[in-house]
Amino acid sequence: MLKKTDRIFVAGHRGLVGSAIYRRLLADGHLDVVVRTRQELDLMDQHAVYRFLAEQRPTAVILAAAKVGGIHANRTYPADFIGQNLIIQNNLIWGSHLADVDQFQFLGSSCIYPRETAQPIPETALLTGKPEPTNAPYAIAKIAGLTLCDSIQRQFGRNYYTAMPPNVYGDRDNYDLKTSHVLPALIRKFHEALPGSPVTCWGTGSPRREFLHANDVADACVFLLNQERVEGHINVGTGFSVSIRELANTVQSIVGHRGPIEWDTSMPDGFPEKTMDVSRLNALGWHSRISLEQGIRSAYDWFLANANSFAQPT
Ligand code: GFB
Repeated sequence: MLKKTDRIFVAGHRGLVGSAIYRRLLADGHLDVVVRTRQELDLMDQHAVYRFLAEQRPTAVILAAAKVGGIHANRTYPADFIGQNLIIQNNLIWGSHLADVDQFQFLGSSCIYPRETAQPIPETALLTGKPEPTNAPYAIAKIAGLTLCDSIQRQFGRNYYTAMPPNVYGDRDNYDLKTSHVLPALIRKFHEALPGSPVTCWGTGSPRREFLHANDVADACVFLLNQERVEGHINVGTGFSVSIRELANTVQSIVGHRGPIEWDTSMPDGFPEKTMDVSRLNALGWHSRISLEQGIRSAYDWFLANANSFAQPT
């Protein structure tokens, strides 16, 4: 259980998940939440990170900073996805251990699980099969970080663990059509399409994905921070998935676009299904609160309020 005066460092406080966690900690009355911009602290710089952690000596560190992106970005920049993530997470996790940080919360992703596995996916499915090729470099980096946390827990007894969200969306999402995830991409595509004109989505539309709003991720992360201890890695989700075709229909109706939806099957589907078994987190007492429809409406409101800052249609 964290005290309100405990120092907490949130790495990645300007990102989708990190900003939601930061807002949530402040709203909960935490008085000593430390953040740094990229200009103030380069998380790729081991010396700078080690020095910062040794000086600040936080009680808890949350690692929400990562090189992330959708299926096409993962395919296009595999070296960045494995390389940058390995460096950032090694610096933060090992640096925290050296600085005697008690609690470390690492943010993983449901894409660490094997491509072919029973659904919904329990935590025990980890490393029981091969990763999905479109995001294997990213998944392998996350599996390395997760294993480092587990190993520090085993060898040194520290409370270092991994929270595993599914596809996250919400305020401050990435709306660049080449690098974004599916949900922000569809919001933007339907918003920018002229009435009656077709909107092209990628793949076949049949893959199933589980979506969790960033505010729910933050709620679960703060819930876990306040547990006595968390063992290993834990799924953080709704346990419920929709097909990309259903998602496209829902986004289209919320945005209010009328027109045909076309499927570009030259683009990859990725995982046939990614739905997590969240019974372990549910048994601890946490359940998601934001329905997919509510969440998409709120993400669309954020998009409308910030649309001027995006580039013109690509
Ligand atoms: O969200 P997404 O890019 O990533 O794509 P993943 C999910 C599904 O939506 C895929 C389809 O089947 C896409 O082909 N899709 C349809 C689209 N239209 C679009 C579109 O306009 N843009 C995008 N981006 N997708 C990522 C991993 O996998 O999930 C990451 O690559 C990460 O590593 C993330 O773990 C959570 O769900 O397939």
